[in-house]
Amino acid sequence: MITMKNIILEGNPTLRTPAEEITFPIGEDIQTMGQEMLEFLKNSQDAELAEKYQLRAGVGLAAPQLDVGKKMIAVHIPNVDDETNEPLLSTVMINPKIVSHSVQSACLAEGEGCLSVNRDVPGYVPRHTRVTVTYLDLDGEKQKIRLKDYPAIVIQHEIDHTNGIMFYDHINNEDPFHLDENVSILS
Ligand code: N9Y
Ligand code: NI
Repeated sequence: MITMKNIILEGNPTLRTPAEEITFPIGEDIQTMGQEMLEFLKNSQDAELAEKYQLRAGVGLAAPQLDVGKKMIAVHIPNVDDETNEPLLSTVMINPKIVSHSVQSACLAEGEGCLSVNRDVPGYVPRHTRVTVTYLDLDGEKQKIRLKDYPAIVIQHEIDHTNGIMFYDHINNEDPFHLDENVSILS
């Protein structure tokens, strides 16, 4: 079971090294790791399990955060307007790639954090409002999805990890809360 002990922190060079593509066919080891990554996110969002195992709640996780330099990410985004218990998006992606994106950008009003960063880094993190992403699922099937708003932001944070990029790389150094014309704030 993945816990916080398995998550490496900033300063570890793996977080700054572009990860390698995963080759087809996908091995059992990768499949198992993908399942465990998604399980970690679910556990971290379960109040009882999070307390029991001292997990920081997360909506995404990338393999490099586990010190594994491979292009694999997991996302588990809970549904906010809670009528169903169905998550908004819950998946493991292998070799995720943004193949097209909007000109319009968006950022979270509260900025971003990271499970690999144990400090507050204030500032807006502008990201594409809409992205089209291709990836392989855990069965090795090629997939293509369009995402917008919050799920699009989460996926870009995770894909950045597979390319050695941290969220604060996108924050304007001179003026952390500067907003370009084409950037809206998500609320
Ligand atoms: C985990 C990050 C990924 C998100 C940060 C901004 C967009 C993607 C993460 C640190 C603490 C908070 C936590 C979070 C959350 C949100 C809604 C519901 C439940 C992956 N990471 N967080 N960042 N939690 N939990 O570093 O999830 O947003 O690379
Ligand atoms: Ni992160």
